[in-house]
Amino acid sequence: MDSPLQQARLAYKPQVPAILENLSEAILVPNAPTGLEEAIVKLFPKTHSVRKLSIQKEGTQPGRKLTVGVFFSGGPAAGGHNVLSGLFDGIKQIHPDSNLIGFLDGPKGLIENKRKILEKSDIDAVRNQGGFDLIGSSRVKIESKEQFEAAAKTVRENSLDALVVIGGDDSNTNAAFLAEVLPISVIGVPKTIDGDLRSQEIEISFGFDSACKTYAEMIGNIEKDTLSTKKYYHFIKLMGRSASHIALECALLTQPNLTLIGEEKQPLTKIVAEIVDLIVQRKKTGKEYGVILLPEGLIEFIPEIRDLISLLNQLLAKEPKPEEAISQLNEENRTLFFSLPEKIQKQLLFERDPHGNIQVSKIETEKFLLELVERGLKEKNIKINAAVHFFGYEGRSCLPSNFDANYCYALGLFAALAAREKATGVILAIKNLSLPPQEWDLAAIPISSLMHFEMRSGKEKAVIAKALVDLQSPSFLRFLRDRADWKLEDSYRMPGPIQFFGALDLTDTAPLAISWR
Ligand code: FBP
Repeated sequence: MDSPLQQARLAYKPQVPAILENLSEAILVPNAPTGLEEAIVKLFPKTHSVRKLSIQKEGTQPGRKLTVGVFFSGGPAAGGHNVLSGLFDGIKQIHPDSNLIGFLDGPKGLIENKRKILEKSDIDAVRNQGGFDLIGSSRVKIESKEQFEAAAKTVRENSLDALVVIGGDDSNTNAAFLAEVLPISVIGVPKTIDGDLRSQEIEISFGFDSACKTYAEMIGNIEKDTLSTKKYYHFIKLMGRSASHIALECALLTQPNLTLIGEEKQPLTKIVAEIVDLIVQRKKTGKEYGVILLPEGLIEFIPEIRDLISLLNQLLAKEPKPEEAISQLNEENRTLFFSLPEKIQKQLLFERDPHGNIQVSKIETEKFLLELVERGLKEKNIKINAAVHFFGYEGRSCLPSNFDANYCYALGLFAALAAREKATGVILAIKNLSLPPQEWDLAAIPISSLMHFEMRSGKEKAVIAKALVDLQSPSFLRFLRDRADWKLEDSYRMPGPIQFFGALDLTDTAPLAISWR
């Protein structure tokens, strides 16, 4: 039986942008074409000419019965079930006989035609609830000719009009390739707690807000704890595979003593020296405690380790035996590799994910850093009591914040409209998200316009470029302005748990990442 809060959340009515209130009065219109790199055009012979689509009001459009397939891809992010409920309500609004088919356990469900027809009762049970558990998810990549053929077969067997892919950068890259081969509309929805699926048009991916608010609650509690007992240094690693958006957002929400931002690309020696110096300076003022945040992707930004990882990625793609791969490293990299703690050496060799990414959540950077800091402190005859934490999975499937509940429901409704309008090869973008939902602005963006070439599993591949923390962005500049003060002062902030009821400035805040201009 659901908890009282889960039950109360079932009844929450998401707020929607004015233009989506009545889908029969909205249409999508193409904008001027955007130039694409020649190499990208070649990869998308069918869909390269897809244009950005803007939404506008236009008379009353006839409804038609739609059969829409949907799947989640990659890690969970709070709000996913609201994309499903918005999509379900949207297609039913367009035509009451429309059907929503959920493919089970991610892309795998599409390939194997494992599916569930989603009824009203299924959807009503997950409104405003966390997780992806109604239909599940996975990181399977649709890559081979056979897999694309199997996907096309599933589309035919279910007589789909549209397929909605709810995923991050790699899954939406996959959606662009699916749009090339499937004779239906393929629509991407930007999901990932990491917040790195962003562009001029996509302000933030869904799930980021709820995850950051969850981590910030826990960091605030730790800050209060350490302020009370004054005996521990807490090293807290935060999820965010490549970019440091989560670490930056949590830093702004909780004001810890130090936050490392990978995108600053500091060498390892400088990072360790900064932490050692922080501890020495705080000790001088009688403070032998503190809180330090680091992003899980930090290790990939440290210039010397980045080169080593990229070489290992290439070697491991060709040579699955790790010992062989190591023996092929040049001398400089081999020396660096063996200078790392044994545990980290092993973790750097762990299997890459199906998209060729190193699995940084499995690398214990926080412990590694602590070990180096302790070594540095030993030379100064200083000892600390330290505790290490990793906050990741705790924030991916929580009850979505009102922001994510509203945002995701709007994305679902928008996906229904895009399916009726036969849009394909596009990802949905909602702008002005820091304003009330009624004022949000919507567009569908060609996925190919977000792509660039990157080395993956030892080969150059066209993928959506990950959006890293912009060191000129208003939120980073705010952090830059304040961070020196947070080092010695204890300016800790406790944002507390996500609020669902009460004043709007408690319940409906947007992420800080998009709140400053
Ligand atoms: P997505 O990009 O699929 O949303 O996943 C992001 C993430 O939560 C990262 O922050 C983390 O590194 C990774 O997933 C962990 O993946 P897994 O669930 O496979 O352990």
